[in-house]
Amino acid sequence: MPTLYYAPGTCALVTHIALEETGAPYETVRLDFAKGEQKSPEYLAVNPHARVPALVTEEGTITENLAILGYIADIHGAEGSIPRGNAYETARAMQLLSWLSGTVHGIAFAALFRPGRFSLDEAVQKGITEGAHANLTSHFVELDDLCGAGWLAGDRFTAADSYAAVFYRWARGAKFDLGLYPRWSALVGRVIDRPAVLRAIAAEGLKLESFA
Ligand SMILES: N[C@@H](CCC(=O)N[C@@H](CS)C(=O)NCC(=O)O)C(=O)O
Repeated sequence: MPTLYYAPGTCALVTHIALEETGAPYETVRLDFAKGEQKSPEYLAVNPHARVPALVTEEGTITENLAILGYIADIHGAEGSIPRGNAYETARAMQLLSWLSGTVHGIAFAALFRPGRFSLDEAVQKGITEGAHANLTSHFVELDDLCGAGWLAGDRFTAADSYAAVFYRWARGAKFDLGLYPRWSALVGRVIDRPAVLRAIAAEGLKLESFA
């Protein structure tokens, strides 16, 4: 049975939701970032990058959200991961996921939450945080524009929608004015209406109100 390593409310929730959507059994190991457990020797043996998620399978360990989501899609083809069966649909979903994971998360949110990764100079870090606010605001406008009445990547619920929900919660925590993004808000409402999503949120001990 695969084992998901996660920390509550992180980008690993995207993978957690995808696993829960499959209906197949899996185990979880929760890491406490406040205690630095992602840097423990035990976890570094799982993922030397000290990041979640990681999925330990019978064949070996997979790290990086997009790789794990592709693995789940290939094995289960379930909603909540990446569409399979139509090359164009897969590419469009990957286009969105690469932007969400690489640009919005890896650059903009990282600059907001972890400016020390970009400069060791504290005065410079302040400027990086301010720049991150402006950068994220432009990404949020784009994300809101991408949201229609259904799902982000076509007519199926995919990991892109889960990313949108995770980022919404982070943006809320960082005090962005989410009233400016009604379509994004409505999408998140649809995401947290799904039974599998609710189970993953409950399993991580997160409050549903933190997504509203
Ligand atoms: N590129 C990685 C990024 C993973 C990542 O940054 N995860 C964050 C949580 S959202 C983490 O583990 N951070 C640990 C830390 O900041 O110490 C992926 O997509 O899986």
